[in-house]
Amino acid sequence: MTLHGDVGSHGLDGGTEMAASGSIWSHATQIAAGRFNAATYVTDLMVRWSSGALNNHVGTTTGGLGSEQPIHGPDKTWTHSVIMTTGQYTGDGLTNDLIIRWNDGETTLYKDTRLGSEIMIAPPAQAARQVRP
Ligand SMILES: [Ca+2]
Repeated sequence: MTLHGDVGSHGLDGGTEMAASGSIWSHATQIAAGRFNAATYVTDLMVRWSSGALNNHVGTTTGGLGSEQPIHGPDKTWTHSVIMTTGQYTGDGLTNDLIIRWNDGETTLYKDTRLGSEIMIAPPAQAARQVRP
């Protein structure tokens, strides 16, 4: 796993290796940056593992992965999450909201995440109707 800093202004830099190939990180199926617990910047790394476990690495920088904060352990339901992204969707000024698109098309917003409040954005049936051939 490689961290490329300052992407866009100068293209990709050489990157900083955050985890070696063949490490446990080959089981990280989704990652997303956010500010779930970090004091000032968007330096948290939310990770969904192949087991469905979810945890946050608080304060991740080019100096290394931040401290691990478990959100929940292995969870069969969470193995069905397909896409994970973050944003400021609730107006609190923090990049601490998590959107999950599930494999059946349901899309869910978890506001101010440590996964406290779940809001369904699109139910599975609605998502299926919007699929175009
Ligand atoms: Ca929020």
